Amino acid sequence: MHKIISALNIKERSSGAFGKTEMDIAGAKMLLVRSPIDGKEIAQVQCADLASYDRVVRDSIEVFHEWRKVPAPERGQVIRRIGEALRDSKKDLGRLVSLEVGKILAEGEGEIQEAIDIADFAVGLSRQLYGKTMHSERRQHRMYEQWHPLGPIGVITAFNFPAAVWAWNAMIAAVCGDTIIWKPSELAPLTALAVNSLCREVAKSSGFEGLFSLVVGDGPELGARLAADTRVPCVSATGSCSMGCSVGKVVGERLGRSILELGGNNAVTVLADADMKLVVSGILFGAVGTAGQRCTSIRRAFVHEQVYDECIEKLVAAYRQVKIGNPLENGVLMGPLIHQRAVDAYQRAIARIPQEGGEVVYGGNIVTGLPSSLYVEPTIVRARSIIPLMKEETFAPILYVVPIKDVDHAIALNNDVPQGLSSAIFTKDMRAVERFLSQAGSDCGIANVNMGTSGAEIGGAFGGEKDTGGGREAGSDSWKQYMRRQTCNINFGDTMPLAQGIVFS
Ligand code: UN1
Repeated sequence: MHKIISALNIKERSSGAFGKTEMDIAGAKMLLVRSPIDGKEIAQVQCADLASYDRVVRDSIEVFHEWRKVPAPERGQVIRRIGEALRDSKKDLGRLVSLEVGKILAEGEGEIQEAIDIADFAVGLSRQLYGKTMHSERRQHRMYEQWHPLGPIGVITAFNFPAAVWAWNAMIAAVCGDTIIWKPSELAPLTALAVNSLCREVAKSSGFEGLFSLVVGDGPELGARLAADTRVPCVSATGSCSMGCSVGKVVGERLGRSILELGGNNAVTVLADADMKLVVSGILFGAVGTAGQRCTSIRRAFVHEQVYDECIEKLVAAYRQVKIGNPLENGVLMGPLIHQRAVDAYQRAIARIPQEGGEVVYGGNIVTGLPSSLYVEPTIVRARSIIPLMKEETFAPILYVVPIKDVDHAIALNNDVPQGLSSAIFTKDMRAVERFLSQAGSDCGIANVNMGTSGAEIGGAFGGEKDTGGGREAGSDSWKQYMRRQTCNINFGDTMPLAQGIVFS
């Protein structure tokens, strides 16, 4: 453990505020970081107070004023070197992710790979921040739009993707000419410290150490301050719907921009002709992977009544093979939940299942005999129809399986929840596929065919509708949110024609 920590430049007692330089916070409250794997303390971090937060923002603005003048392709070269540094440290960083949040190693490394991928994407993007040119209705006039850097971007991240989600925002914002202020989850500050330190090192060698800044807190105060801060034009926040609601409200009240990526309640639809092999492996990764703690995790399965019993049987057989334990060990597929609060939420949901008419057919228990009390069994619930629990997002590996009659029935159930992040259908019937993907189909930000709901690639825009918050991050044209658009009109003639043919003389 100590080897990983020191290899990644993390001290046993680290500062929790980095602006143009690392800050020592006098009399700081200490945040104790424990591994969910065995409950042991990994390191301590000083919590940023409001004074150090304020210095970080001032620094970030100062750096922004210089960074925005660097040509975008040159900014891209800094990000290229960050991608290389991430590649060099992928193994160590992946291990740290596992240690700090309990993901299995393959997923810990996968998360760093996601950060590398978005860095690569951002390098290409640095030469493609295109604006459109329009034909002016006025003679001897030219009209076009251009995209300028926006300012310091606040990035609030959750524990479950302690590196990748920040990278989706930060790599893109940096090539757009913005600076970044990161407020990581109090449950995963060490990955943030390590990733941030690596990025700062690269940025420093180009003269921009404060391009990436960081403030660590132990509760919601810093996030609330960031949301209310008029010096921060855009705040991107990932986490629960209730957190997003308050961030969105506060940013909205000051007419700032927010990018919200909040809870999901993702469903797969399985039609009678589905390839059961794909269904089982897709659901297994989607529902059990990351111990059900992805915003894209599969929580609901709508299975055609003809294959309902068969599907449950096969899922139970697959779940039985899942090795639960220390996520750093080979062969383990499921590690611990992040915190006792998550275990409590799992247990509360399990207790409600029979009361609401569901039946636990697999799992439902805490796993004993492991190094911490945070390990739970992945759980399958048979529900003849929708039960109220299914409308909530319990951030734990619980899967509700409901029989359906046809694709329209499934689409109606898929959409009948407050959240709208990811969805999927398993079938070979192209008519059903097209119905599911049509304007009257799934209402989610992501709709997949013959694959699960999680594990999105960075190339597409990532996010969802309704209570999921409406924001989009990562690929496609998400970059536009981190820039300000300017429409320019140039008169190169010697008369002054007005638009709409108005004569004003
Ligand atoms: C999240 O859980 O907040 O699509 C993000 C996925 C990952 C990202 C999840 N690439 O499952």
